[in-house]
Amino acid sequence: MAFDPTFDLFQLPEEYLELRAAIRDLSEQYIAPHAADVDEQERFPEEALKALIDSDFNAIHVPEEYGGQGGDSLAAVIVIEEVARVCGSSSLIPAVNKLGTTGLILAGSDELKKEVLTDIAAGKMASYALTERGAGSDAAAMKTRAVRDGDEWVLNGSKCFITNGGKSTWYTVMAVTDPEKGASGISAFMVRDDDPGFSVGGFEKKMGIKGSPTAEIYFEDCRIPAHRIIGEEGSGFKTALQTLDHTRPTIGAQALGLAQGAYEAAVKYVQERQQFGKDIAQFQNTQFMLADMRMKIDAARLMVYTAAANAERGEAEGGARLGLMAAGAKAYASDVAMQVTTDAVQLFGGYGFTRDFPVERMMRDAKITQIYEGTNQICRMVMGRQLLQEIKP
Ligand code: COS
Repeated sequence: MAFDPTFDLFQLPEEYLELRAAIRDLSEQYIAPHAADVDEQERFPEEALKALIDSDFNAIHVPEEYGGQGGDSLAAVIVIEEVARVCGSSSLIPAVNKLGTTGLILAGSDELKKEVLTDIAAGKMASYALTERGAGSDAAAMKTRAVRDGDEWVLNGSKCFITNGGKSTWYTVMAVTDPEKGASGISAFMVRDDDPGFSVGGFEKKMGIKGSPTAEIYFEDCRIPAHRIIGEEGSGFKTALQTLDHTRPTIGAQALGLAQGAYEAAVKYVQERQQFGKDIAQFQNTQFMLADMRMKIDAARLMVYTAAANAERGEAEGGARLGLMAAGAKAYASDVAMQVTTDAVQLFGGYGFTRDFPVERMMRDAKITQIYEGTNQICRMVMGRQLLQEIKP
């Protein structure tokens, strides 16, 4: 068979290439100049939020009928990757907006979608609240309770490690509605930041992504209208895990962007830095390190894009592969991000350890991608369970 030069299995369609060019341009112009300051001052990247809202990239995934762009999962990962390439903290704006609304999009009523998603499309933000002090990887061990009282649900408890906590208007909150039923006694709700009994506090001091607040949120007899439940009572744990099947590729994309940013900085630097009378780029050791970085990034990109495209096929077609591929893409890309950013610091030598160059920030930012939205150990466990179902003796 003769090779067909128009064969483009691994070439993104034109519309995604245009999207990448647009978000790259925006990121370099409006987000990159503030990335070091955002990290240094540990402040929320307001400039990034404004730039993303102005060009409708803040919540690209929101369906058009609610005022969003209606971007698919592949579009979302490209946006997140490109923002992360210049600023890890800012990339959490589109990523967490997707995380905080995916359960609603998958399982919520039209009424609730309209109420929340139009807000998000207009520039408000959403967060996802699953984790508690005593329920991290073992998410079903949560203690936050929701009790029905007439036309309201009353929530009591607290959630921790809430990304963009305090900045978000809406929170997808998982709470126990029937303690006798374990995971099947958990329901999901949309809580607004001005609901009575809701408060935010306990901001974490972190190693990286310092521009994105990580907060504790509290519910003290927090009353919300009955229609704010997502789907059926008792379906909340499944909705929470389905959400992660859809959003783990976005963390893979954040990791990919951080790796790409560090790799590009390293490739430039080694062609300027002279030692032993020549650019360090001329040493085979340097080229081998760069080649390894590049191979890992290329492989991670294929996994992240494939997992995102697969998420669009939905449960029917994607089936069990949805969770398997999402967990694999997230775990692999985040491991790559840690390796590549660490190697980039190494190539910069002593300078890489200073804040004069962005690679040390990227290395610190990369670490969390191995931890949140399921530690890479949990991701491997999710994969292990599913891959054993695929092949039987
Ligand atoms: N999609 C939909 N439903 C799922 C699912 C998925 N991906 N995975 C499991 N379920 C269902 C199961 O089918 C089961 O329902 P039935 O009892 O009706 O069969 C229910 O959920 C409970 O599943 P399971 O018994 O497997 O739950 P576990 O308590 O063993 O927990 C893990 C499963 C560890 C996978 C889950 O707790 C997890 O993903 N933990 C990590 C949480 C996480 O990522 N936290 C980060 C938060 S974002 S920063």
